[in-house]
Amino acid sequence: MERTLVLIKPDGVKRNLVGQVLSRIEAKGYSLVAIKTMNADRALLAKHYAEHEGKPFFEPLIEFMTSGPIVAVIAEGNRVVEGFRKLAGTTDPTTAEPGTIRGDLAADAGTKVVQNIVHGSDSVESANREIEIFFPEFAKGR
Ligand code: DAT
Ligand code: MG
Repeated sequence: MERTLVLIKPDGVKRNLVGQVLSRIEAKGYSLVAIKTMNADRALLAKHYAEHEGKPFFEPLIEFMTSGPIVAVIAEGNRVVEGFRKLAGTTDPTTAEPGTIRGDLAADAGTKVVQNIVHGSDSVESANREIEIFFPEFAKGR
């Protein structure tokens, strides 16, 4: 069964949206394999967001992600990687479709694209890599 890494970002935690995000995942039929609240440090996030190193939003993104606790989740289900990306909506909350997490809950973020409530792995390979970073005890082959 496929797994994905979901992060509820500091804006989602601060705004008490953890329950809403988790219930949308469950309502879609996915199961919650692991959940933890944590303060991710810079080194962990730099590894997680390695593909974005050097981009103009990299520093603001890392700064935002270290600004408060996050909730890391492993969700499982049929085609959950693609399915959760659909539930999350497009990266920019302003244009994310109503009905999506970002479209419904992050619509007031305006210019702050980094504050888009959730992260979801973009492929099965990314999911495996990211799960190993946040949940080494759940890494494949252990
Ligand atoms: P996603 O989170 O939808 O996979 P991404 O991997 O391209 O998007 O970028 C990672 C995060 O970086 C994203 O959730 C928010 C931030 N970000 C992306 N593009 C941005 C931009 N053009 N301006 C500001 N922040 C951006
Ligand atoms: Mg991404």
